[in-house]
Amino acid sequence: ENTAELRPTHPLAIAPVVAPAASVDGFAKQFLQNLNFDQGVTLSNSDVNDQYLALAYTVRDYLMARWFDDRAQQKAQQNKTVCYLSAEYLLGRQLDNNLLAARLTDIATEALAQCGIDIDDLRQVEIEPGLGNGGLGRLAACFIDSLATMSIPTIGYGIRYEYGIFRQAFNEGQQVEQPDAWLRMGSPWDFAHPEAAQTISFAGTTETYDDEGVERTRWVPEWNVLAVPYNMMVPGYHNGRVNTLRLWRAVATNAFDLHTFNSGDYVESVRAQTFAENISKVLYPEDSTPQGKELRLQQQYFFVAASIADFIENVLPDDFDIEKLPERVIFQLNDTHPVIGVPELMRVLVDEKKLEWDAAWAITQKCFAYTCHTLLPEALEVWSVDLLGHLLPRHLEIIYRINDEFLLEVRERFGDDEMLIRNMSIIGEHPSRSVRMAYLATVAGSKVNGVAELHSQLLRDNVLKDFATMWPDKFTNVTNGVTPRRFLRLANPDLSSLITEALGAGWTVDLERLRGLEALADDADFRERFAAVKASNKRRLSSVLEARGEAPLDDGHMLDVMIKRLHEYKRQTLKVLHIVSTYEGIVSGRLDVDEVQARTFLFGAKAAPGYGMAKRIIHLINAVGEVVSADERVKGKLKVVYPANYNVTLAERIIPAADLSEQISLAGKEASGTGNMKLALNGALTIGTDDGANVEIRKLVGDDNFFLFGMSEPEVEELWAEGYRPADFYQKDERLRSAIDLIASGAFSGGDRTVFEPLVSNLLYEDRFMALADFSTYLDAQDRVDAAYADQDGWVRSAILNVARSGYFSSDRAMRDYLDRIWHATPVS
Ligand code: OX2
Repeated sequence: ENTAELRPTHPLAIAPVVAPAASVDGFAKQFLQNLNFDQGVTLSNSDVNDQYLALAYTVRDYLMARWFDDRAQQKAQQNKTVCYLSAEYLLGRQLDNNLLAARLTDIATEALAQCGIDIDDLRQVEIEPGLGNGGLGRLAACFIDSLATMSIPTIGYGIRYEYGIFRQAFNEGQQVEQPDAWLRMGSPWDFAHPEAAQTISFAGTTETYDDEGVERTRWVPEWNVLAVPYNMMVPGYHNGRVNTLRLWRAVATNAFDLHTFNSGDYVESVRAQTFAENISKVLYPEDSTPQGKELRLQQQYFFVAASIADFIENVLPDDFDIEKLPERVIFQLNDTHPVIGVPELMRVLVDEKKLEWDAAWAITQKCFAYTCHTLLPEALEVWSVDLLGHLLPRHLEIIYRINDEFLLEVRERFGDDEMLIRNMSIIGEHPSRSVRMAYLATVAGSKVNGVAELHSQLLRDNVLKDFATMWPDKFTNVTNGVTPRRFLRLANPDLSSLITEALGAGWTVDLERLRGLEALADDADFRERFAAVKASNKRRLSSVLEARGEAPLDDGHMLDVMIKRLHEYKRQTLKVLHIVSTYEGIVSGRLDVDEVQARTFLFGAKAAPGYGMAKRIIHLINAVGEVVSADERVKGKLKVVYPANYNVTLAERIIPAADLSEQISLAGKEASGTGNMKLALNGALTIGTDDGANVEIRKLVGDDNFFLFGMSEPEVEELWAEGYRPADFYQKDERLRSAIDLIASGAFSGGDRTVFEPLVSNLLYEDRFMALADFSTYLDAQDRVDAAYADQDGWVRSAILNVARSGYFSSDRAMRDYLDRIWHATPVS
């Protein structure tokens, strides 16, 4: 690459770029050089952050030649590229992942040791880029890891938020949010490319003009911002590949008004800058206010428009025939957030490339595919026509035309069924005119997929039923997956060694090989070693918790974990009711203490800042935890731990230590779940409903190794249709009554009955997610858990079988499914 278009004479300039020597000496030399010349400090003057940054630069140096090489090959081969469009990437820490991918972990550890540095100390200072909220963003991160490992040309496109997901703290048990200034100490893993910035326009008007006898439309925008790309390396595991994650940062085109500054109005002089830079300031700002909503639409258009322009201008060759675009790219829409890309590509093709509408539409339909991640109606994004038309007037026109032609097609197929037309229209009329982004994505996409079998089925049967009738072949399923590199190999090194010893190392890229462990489940020696790994992972978690100021874990406790976003549909409340009921049962003497297994209940969850009920539930968990953990009468039996600020880094510690995985959403509400997969893969047994990917986990691991409870999705529907009255369940079940009464009595709020009153009445009189209806079968299932745990040998056997049978949930498999069913891209050779 160094020589392209230049005429260098220096021998070094002609030589290919090579990585530093992959030896302890080579690493140490490069590290010290980076410390001196990039950080500007000597070893003796350096602090731990200097050392961390120099280490990161060193790892980068090793990956650099491969990165150049990959880009050159992709350019030469012109394969189809997967452009993953996602507003979120919940990456987790980079250092260990990149060391592992480049096979540098041992070399780096030794080289640093020889410099007098413990690499563990450096690991601790890395702040994870929390550029996502939860499962959707973490899924994107797993996918780009797998695509790199499978040598698929991929660009992940997204937003480089200056502030990621907020840091959660607790103040008297209540969530407080603090800004996540993840860039504060430097960001060694990304590369700014201001020279490759795109200008992104907003607002204004449209006008028609005469273009050599053809009437065309053009957009006359009112203002614009610069989108500056930051490239991150996405190294494949042990395959020498490095793909790119390109995140956009918003910068003002004209940052500073010198005239205004000189007149003394400093605030006004930077107004434009502040305004522009707000676009990439923070991950998903509050969307309950109109300003918040507008900003979010700005974010979406900002990154998608920049990405499409970047791909066309910088990845495709200059003389590229745009009609061949579908041969070179698939834009995968990660939920509806990037769907504004559909009218944007149409605008580029029709207004800028001057294609006929029909030709442009045919291309666009082939270039996009859409993944839906939800079933909750309130999560299906809609934009008011007023807002969209104001911010993106040309796009609204294009959406209208797409809709007109689509509705003509509907009439042709189904006749003048006005009800059907209204239901299928991309423009909704009630309560006010709005654009239904999921419908737009469905109409435009070559394929539409759900993220687990049940979810895809429910999409076809309910949410997108009419579309599935119209285009049955458009709909498909790809069950989610998780990367075994981060969530088994890195997070659980001891289990990884045990597996490698038993099966060889190939499982890291071929997770189905874990099947080989099935036979070992009956081997007493293997079970003992497996159990020892679990115990040691619990001790490791315990020290992590202690270092965060939490109480240590008790030896011998079952570790029962519920780690996921706080949402009513996920039903953390049901978990709390179980804890309260067990506590009340022991204290009142209703339960035989000897039958109750000693348990630690561990929660990890953030609530959206504007989601009042979720925040009340957090408060309740902490309040119950405080009382239960302090009560001498249940000491050594029950304990509740809720470390603040659950994130990827903490998940990597909790998951390997877990015994029991709580996946207790109301059937039909959790699209898939991915934490459920990570926990099973690390040998936790699931207690769960028949929801999302739980269904597939249960089928694979077997009913004997899974605790199923609760209503099925059709039973849920039926009960709703009958008219659900939660208070009836309260009346019927004494255990439920005692638990709810105890909360209502103020036992967990210092006698104050008002604190949790809204929560209690919500449960008794609304309970949208039917926690009360599933309570009694949940408790029965928990009794089965206790009985199973009492037989340690049997439990460990089940845990091993969970690991052995979870290979299907590798994101490598998910990527193969996307490639076969949707993308049809091939690896770089
Ligand atoms: C989540 C879903 O709630 C979860 O079930 C799924 O596993 C994950 O996406 C990845 O597919 N926002 N986050 C999600 O959906 C939406 C919308």
